Amino acid sequence: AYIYNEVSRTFSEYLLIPNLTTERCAPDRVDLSTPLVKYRRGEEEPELKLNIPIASAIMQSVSNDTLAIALARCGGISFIYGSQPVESQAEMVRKVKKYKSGFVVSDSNLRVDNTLKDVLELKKRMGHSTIAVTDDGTSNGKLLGIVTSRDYRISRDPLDKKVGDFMTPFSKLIVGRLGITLSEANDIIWENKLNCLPIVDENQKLHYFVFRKDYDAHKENPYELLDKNKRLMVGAGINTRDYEERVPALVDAGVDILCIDSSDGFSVWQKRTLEYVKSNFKDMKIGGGNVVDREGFLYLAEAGADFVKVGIGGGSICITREQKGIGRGQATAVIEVAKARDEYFEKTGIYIPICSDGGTVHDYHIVLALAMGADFVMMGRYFARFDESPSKKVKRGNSYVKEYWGEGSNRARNWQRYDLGESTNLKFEEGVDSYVPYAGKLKDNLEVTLSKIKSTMSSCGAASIPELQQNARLTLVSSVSIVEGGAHDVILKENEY
Ligand code: MZP
Repeated sequence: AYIYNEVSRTFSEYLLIPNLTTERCAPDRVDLSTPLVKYRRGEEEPELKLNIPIASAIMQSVSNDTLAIALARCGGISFIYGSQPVESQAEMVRKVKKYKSGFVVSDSNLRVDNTLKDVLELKKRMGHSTIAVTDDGTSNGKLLGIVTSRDYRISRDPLDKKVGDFMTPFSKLIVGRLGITLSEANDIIWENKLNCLPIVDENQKLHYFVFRKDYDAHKENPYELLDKNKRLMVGAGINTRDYEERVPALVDAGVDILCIDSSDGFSVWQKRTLEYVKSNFKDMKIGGGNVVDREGFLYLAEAGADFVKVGIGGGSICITREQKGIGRGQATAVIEVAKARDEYFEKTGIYIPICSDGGTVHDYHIVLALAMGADFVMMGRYFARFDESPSKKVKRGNSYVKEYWGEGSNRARNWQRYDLGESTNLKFEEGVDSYVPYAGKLKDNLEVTLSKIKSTMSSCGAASIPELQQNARLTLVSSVSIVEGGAHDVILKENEY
């Protein structure tokens, strides 16, 4: 046997050391966008990317269509669980894809298919209505422009010179800052009492008018600039058994990306599944996993994976390490796989994003994972707590909780996830059935998480995820210094009663 000399470590054993913070990386300037699929050196952008480095887990108790819509609107992605009949999974994908993104509205529930009348109604109610147009319709997308209903005349020709003039005062403020997020834009709008133009079509449907830094109202047709009836992005989990039936149905439903869901992805069945998808659906993106080392990563990279998921046994509901004795501390796994990914990039010119999956307990763990080289993280427990997750909310004692069960539990009966070639049922459990504290709406919680991430990255002197990966400094901590990190040697008031 080969014995690793190094202890395998997990996130809570590390802390970040601050680097110099400047205006350039102030929290409101931190860019959280990240690649979702592989790309070649020299290519400007991967075909799919995320605006926030967060995905929801491929689990019955986490990722259904409702949660997928809520998360995609915030710039992340859900992978709809595959441990259900093909048709119901495809139907969930279809429901997400029906949802147009187009633009995001501040302080209201306007959607892309609202009419001008709706906008005016809202304006009446709110006194002022503004709509920020982002490149993917999510609140963390890059700002493309702002629209409001005030002052706009349908009869006005948007190419009219006057409109160009009208744009000038605010375009300097907003359009010149392409790349700021919706909430930053909203602050500017409110502070400066800005006003912009909506564009409606002949059916009085609200279109959106994209003001870009490089937009020239006299040359370009604004309609050609629109972000193209965009729809929310959604992924789906598949297994290595019924893919010949499941994948065509998901593709037909409009899925953007697939992920093979398995507790151990270093297997010939993953290779076959990847090869099937790549040869039958040339343009379909697909991730593989989970692996915890260099060899596992390289195997899936060579087999054609568009991203690779990392982590065995670290999930909050997971008992794989106890049951089978396999796994690796999540931090060590991410660090080793990220190193293999970087070497692979150096050698082949192909960058394959990696996803740290499972074991994210505190928000700062997300930053640690990114600093260690992950491109995004996948979380189950985190999302199970929200209104949008599929599980039941129940009252226990004086507080509310939500149910959260593992895919390897008897309840989920997802034997395909644990299949090593010969199972047709679950021989032993690798997951538990549990509760997590109920936490309210996804958007509210995610906003807090994202602001913590940005604040930590700012302290680390990083204005983007690649910069964090490049420049972060991490230190191991002793168990004594972990105690020092919490409130200590004081009497907490909440314990008094
Ligand atoms: P967590 O965010 O709850 O810590 O972990 C979620 C991850 O645990 C999932 O994305 C998946 O990889 C893994 N998982 C899901 N079910 C089980 C199980 O029953 C499991 N063992 O380990």
